[in-house]
Amino acid sequence: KTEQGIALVDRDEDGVDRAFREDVLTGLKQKQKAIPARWLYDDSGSQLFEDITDLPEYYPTRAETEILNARGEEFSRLIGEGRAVVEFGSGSSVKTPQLLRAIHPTAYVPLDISGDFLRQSAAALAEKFPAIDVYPVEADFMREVDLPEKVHSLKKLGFFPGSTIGNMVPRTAVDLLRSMRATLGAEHGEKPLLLIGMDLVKDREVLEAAYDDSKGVTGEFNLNLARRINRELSGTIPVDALRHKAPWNDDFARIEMHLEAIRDIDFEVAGRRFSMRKGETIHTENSHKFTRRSANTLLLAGGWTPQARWTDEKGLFSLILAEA
Ligand code: AVI
Repeated sequence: KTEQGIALVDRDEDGVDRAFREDVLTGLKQKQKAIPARWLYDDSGSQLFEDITDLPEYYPTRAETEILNARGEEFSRLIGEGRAVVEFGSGSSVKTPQLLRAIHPTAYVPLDISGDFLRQSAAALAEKFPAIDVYPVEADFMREVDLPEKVHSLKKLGFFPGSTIGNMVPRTAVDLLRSMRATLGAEHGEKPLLLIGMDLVKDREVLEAAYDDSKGVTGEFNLNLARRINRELSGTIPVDALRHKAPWNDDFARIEMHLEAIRDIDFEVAGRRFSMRKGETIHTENSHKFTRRSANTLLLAGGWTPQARWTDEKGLFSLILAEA
């Protein structure tokens, strides 16, 4: 069963997402141009990301799926049945079935800012799991989200797979972890749980290949942001003058994605003029990698106490269960 989602994205009279415009204009004015990574995910960006997860170089999805498939019994024992599973940034919900099969929840609440994609995948999931009530909510999960009333009385499990937490700088990650506590009702009644994926630090070569694949799909994913700006914000960015870069930043333990100008360029976005010199970049994403300790420290700073931790056989990726 599905229910109509609640639209929370703020659009102006022309249908422009106000937050997107503000983030892009502010980001392009900075000395180091930078646009928050969440804007990579319009419908085509979400599709390109799905394609990335199938690439031979991109190990995180396979590693996390391996953990989810292998640990069902432990999830069931530690989490229990009858919960409301709230998935933060559900995308196409590809990893959800394994979890739902293991813990038999009463309700599933996928939260995502990409509304059409969200409703499609929620409908597909509802069909697959007729015993579970599915309530998709189109929302920016970085802020506290009002959950549908029907799940208020249920115990909550937050599900945040994929190491999306790694796409935030620690300060933002901590804010999100705290918002999740609020969304899941940590201050009232039963303590919610959180099952969260966190990718691990490993050899630079493995990491850089995962973010600069030989087929160029990750490059297309990155360039799609420039195309999206052109489409949605009346931009004139010459996309052919930009190239994808994905270096490992060892000081901050993260892969960075940049769009680098291969020549001097001038362009407009939403009526404002910008320019880039050859070699200048727009920083479009961070993907932080964790150690066991740095993962635990981040969770604790966000108000969550780690209770259990699993990795895949090769030790590439971790899944952590924490309690509010
Ligand atoms: C969604 N997120 C966890 C991906 C990552 O690995 O940081 C996004 C991504 N960017 C490039 N490739 C994949």
